[in-house]
Amino acid sequence: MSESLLVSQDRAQELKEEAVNLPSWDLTFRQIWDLELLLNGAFSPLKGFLGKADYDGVCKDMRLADGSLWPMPIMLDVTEEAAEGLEEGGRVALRHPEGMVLAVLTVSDVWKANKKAEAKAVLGTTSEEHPAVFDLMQQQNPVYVGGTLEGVELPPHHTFRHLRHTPAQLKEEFERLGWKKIVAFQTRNPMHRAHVELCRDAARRVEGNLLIHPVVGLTNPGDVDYFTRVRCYEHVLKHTPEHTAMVSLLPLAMRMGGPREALWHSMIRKNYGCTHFVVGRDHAGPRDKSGEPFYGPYDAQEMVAEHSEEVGIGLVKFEEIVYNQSKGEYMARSEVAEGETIANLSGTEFRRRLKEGSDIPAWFSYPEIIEELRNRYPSRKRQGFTLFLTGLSGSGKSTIANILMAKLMEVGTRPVTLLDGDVVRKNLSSELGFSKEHRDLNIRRIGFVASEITKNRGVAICAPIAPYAAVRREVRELIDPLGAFIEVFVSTPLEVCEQRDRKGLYAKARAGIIKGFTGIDDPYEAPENAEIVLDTVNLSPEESAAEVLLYLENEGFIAPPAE
Ligand code: PPS
Repeated sequence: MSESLLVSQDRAQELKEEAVNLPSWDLTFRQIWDLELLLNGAFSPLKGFLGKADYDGVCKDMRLADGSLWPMPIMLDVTEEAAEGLEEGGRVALRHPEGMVLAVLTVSDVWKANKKAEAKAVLGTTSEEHPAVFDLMQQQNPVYVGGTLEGVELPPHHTFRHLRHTPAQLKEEFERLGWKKIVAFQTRNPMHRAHVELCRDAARRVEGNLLIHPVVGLTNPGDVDYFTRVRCYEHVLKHTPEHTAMVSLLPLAMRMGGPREALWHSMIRKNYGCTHFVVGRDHAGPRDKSGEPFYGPYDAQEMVAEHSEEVGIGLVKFEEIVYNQSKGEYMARSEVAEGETIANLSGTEFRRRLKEGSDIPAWFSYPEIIEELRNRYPSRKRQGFTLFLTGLSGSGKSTIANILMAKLMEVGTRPVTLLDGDVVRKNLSSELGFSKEHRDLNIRRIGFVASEITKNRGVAICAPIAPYAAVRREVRELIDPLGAFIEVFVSTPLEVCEQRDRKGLYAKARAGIIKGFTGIDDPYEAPENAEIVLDTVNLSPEESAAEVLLYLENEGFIAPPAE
């Protein structure tokens, strides 16, 4: 039974009044998604954010302290300042960033997270190439607060409201439609023909109806935005027999945790009233930089199979589905006979073709879906992009950035904005200093402005020192889905920067007049996978700018003068 944690209207009113005198916590985006699914019963049997004993049990063997199964730790992470003074029995108002109280938490435990141990136990790795490990280590707050929740209201949604349901509403809908067996299909990607074939087959196997249940909360960095995806799912419905399938959106913050994630997904679907759940190859499995998966291809299926009876949901297994060109149909890879040819279009190749505006074969997808994606991902010539120059003070970033700005204005196909380190610090970040915290905040601000410019198909040229790799990655992940993020490492050795010392700052730093100066007594983490590395010792600023322009031309962002 999924149970809503929302209280009666009278109680909600009382809580709102009480909240005026309670300490408040402004929820992060991920926490809002977690809270919504806690409050609407999708995370049942949880009654709130996990306390310490439940957390330990979940990390260790996927069991709450009372023995019930739960694979994914869901905690409220807060800053040390916010945790100060919080203790058992205390109450905290949890607020939406717009200010409304969404819930009141009665605290059971407050403890300092051991994030490394948690990552290892839950995600099976401590590598920050795993998106959830990165989020845990770099973006989440250091202290966990557990406790029970009284829900005041669900977070508001303004998009695709006709496709949103709480578990109770979805169950009612199934009842109204007379659906008894429902197989849920989880997805974070646009659906193409292979996915549709798989869904049809799944519904046939269980002799039931299909729920396309896409995640519209947090998915893997770089995924197609959900607005575009939802339009694709609506097209897909037209390719399923009428009245046999529906779409409902799931506001889940995924952790990309492979086997544990799959089990978690199956429990959530059970709470939404589904009787069966599809698990294919490498369910919710991210890959590292070199493309290696973090989990075995069928680990997730095994995990769900092992617990499906206890969860009370049937598992519908699928192996990899491929297009058999000889037969002109989709089938499991293992069913392809010897001598028959398989046609394959990887995700990477598909994106490349979209970007270059080249042909996408009809066997791969439906024309309406290809059109949606072409609109969303215009060819590079029409995309916005961010040139993110990073390097030591005095490395030549500003000079190169200024030349680039002039050249791109000459090209004239997009508006160009320069966000130079010094200039940003005079306006956007005028109150910030040079602590790690302030530097990260400075880069996040620059990243935010650049992301808006990129989204609106302009060019943002950023030229801060940006000494920390983690926040550079954060900015990349923010911008990449909106256009392109091109990191340019202005690789000038410290000795050369120090020798130039145009502003006299190195001399001051050596004399101890300026403290925490990058390269002297503060770190600079050189980029490891920048798109462009400029060796400014052997290149003049004009030559460096020319290298960048050449890259832009080769990658199709700017057309050669003749075109
Ligand atoms: S950061 O780390 O990215 O936020 O730095 P940024 O905003 O680019 O600012 C760098 C400019 O500030 C001057 N400056 C310092 N740099 C590094 N460390 C310390 N402690 C410091 N104090 C002042 C310096 O002139 C930098 O400008 P550039 O153009 O890089 O030389």
